[in-house]
Amino acid sequence: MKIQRVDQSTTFKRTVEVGKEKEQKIVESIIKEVRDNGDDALFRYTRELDGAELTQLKVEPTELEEAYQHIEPNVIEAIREAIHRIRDFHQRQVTQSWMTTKADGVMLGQKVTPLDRVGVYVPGGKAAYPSSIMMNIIPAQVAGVGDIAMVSPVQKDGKLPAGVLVTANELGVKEIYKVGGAQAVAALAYGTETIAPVDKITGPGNIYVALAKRAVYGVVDIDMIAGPSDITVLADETAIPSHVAADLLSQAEHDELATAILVTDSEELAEEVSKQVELQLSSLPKEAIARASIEGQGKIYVTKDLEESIDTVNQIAPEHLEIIVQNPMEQLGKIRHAGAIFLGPHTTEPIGDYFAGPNHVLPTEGTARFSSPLSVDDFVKKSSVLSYSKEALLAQADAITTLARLEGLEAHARAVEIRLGDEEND
Ligand code: HSO
Ligand code: ZN
Repeated sequence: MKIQRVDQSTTFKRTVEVGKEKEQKIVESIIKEVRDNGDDALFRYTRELDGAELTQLKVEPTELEEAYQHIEPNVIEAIREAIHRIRDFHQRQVTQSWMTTKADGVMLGQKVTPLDRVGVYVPGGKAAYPSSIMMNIIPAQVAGVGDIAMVSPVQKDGKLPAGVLVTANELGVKEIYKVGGAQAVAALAYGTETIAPVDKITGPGNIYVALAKRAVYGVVDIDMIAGPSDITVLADETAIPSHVAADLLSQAEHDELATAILVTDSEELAEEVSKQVELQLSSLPKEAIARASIEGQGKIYVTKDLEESIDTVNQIAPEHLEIIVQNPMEQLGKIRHAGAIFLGPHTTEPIGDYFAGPNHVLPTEGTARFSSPLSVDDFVKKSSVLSYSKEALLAQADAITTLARLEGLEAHARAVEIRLGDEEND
């Protein structure tokens, strides 16, 4: 791995994915086709792009039953345990509606309402991660979303992967559609004969899915446009090099464009981790991907002390941050920007990907500066609630009408004043 000393002039590149023109055009035409031709367009794109001839988009209960025959009981058990833990964590995120009453008869508050209907995109191929299905569906369910529709590109054999179906079924998802790509996003946003339109679309996908989500934003809400995964390990001389290397590789294997970074004030650790990464790379089944990531974006930053390490981490604003130093808890307060923070030598990142409970859909590419992990909050919206007594209106009428007239809005002022007199004469 490249080792680089940090100094005043070190800059930390943020690469936010931008739409490519060619793909943009394709996505626009797919969206238009789906709006104009509904299900027919979905069947056609599924035939042309996924190579599957379907007669029905919705997954049947018999398909779910069949999927269970391909999944070992210990896998089902692990899925159930993960679901339980993730649900338990997200239940703590629930925010309640509130109302405050003031002495003069003013009541003000905030009403929290779950979204009516949400669509979750599950990518196909190698990225059809059961864990990501849990991470998208569970917060929606905990929020109280009424309808959840899941979409995923079909395999050539006309089926969805057994792991995807079993996970969705374990979560209690009732609507699963065999459609992917920009066409699935368009169907969720605008609706077709089979797929009723949703209010929000979440879940990761390839460039076509990302561009389609961006295109329908405004018609529906979207979660985020996630970039490739990244991890930063903040370590001192107490860290075990082979462990640090293993953690860096755990995210490097996701994607050639994934980023794995070590920030340390120990030159010795830097050298050792670099060696360990090389050693461990050669035995990984996904060596080619992980190597491309390490050689492309991988970096070891050597700092003069812990303080400079923390400053560096805050500039990177990593998606995942591991803190493997003497007293990790003591450093927590100084971390300003990170999607998820893993404290101490035993808290390896994959714990968070699968099992601990917090969401693994996190802000990538430095966006932890201004955004948060996917949560229950993403599946509710809030309404303000206001209630005034006549006394309260009387007391505040002057100020309100003054502000209305300042803006030249006489009808606003009169709507207040018409209520001030004796009601019977109004
Ligand atoms: N680390 C990925 C999520 C994931 N890992 C899914 C394994 N499966 C982004 O946070
Ligand atoms: Zn991962």
